[in-house]
Amino acid sequence: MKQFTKLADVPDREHLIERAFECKHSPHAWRTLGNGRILGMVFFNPSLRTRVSTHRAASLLGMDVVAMTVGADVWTLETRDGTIMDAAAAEHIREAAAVMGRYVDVLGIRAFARLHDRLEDYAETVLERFAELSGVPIVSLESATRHPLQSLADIMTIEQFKRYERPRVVLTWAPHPKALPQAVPNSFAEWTLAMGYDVVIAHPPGYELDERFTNGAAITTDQNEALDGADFVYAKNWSSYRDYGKILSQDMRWQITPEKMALTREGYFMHCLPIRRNMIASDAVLDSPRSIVVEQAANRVPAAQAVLRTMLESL
Ligand code: AN0
Ligand code: CP
Repeated sequence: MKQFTKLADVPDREHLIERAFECKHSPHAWRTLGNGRILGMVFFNPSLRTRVSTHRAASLLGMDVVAMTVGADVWTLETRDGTIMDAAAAEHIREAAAVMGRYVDVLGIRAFARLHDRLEDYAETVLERFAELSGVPIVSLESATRHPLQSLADIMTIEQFKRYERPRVVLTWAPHPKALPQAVPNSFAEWTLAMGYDVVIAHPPGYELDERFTNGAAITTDQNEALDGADFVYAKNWSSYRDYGKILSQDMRWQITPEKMALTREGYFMHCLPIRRNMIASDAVLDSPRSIVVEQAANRVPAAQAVLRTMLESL
């Protein structure tokens, strides 16, 4: 596997999931595979889970890791060509990415959607530039349009907890005070549909996701209807794709509460985290045994380990 930025980069999805469970059950079985190799991780945005779980995954494989926070412990980067660099950015992505490519063997990049220009975000300019300029394999740590390490961990979690062969998986929009990217719901739709699950997406009018990700899902603006018989409730806020980056609703009736969970088929509650309590979901949901968010976050380690393991083998 030469890069891991989207599902289409994965030559064999089933095999990768199988490997992720192998890593979950035998985390120490590949201790020397990455000896002498360095993983670089570049963060344009904050992170708890991705930063630490990917570091742990690399360490378990014997790799060394260097994490860089843009604008904090490495220079602020200019990503546009042809600009006169008289503002905040001290370094251009052209030099920075090329230099990183000489220091590390695999490069992880977190660069969220900026939510100003849909075409620019959906062209994945920052990720593409790093891939092209660094010359080393790229792992997405959440890009403008996708979060594949999250999705792989989400699939592991569903496979681990499912009671039916083809579970009903409901991705529901929920309220949040800030405009958030579509990356997590896009990826979640991409991976769950590929798995053949019964995927239902619920959101208020105007929150339709890019159809390239949601083709094949049942889409509704009636959350209660969607939750009826759900095995997994995956809550997430996102900003509008159509009216790009805008908050169109903060309707608290979309919050996941015990009453909403009661509509499900004893469904489990999932969220990628970080979650704002009593916005996306109430305390009672997050503190109930139906919530599997911590188990879901724990699966980020074997998910990242399986991806790095597969990449190390093709270095
Ligand atoms: C980010 C998002 O919605 O994409 C990261 C989620 C993993 N969330 C926030 O910025 C709160
Ligand atoms: N779920 C997730 O990616 O969390 P972080 O933003 O903390 O990495």
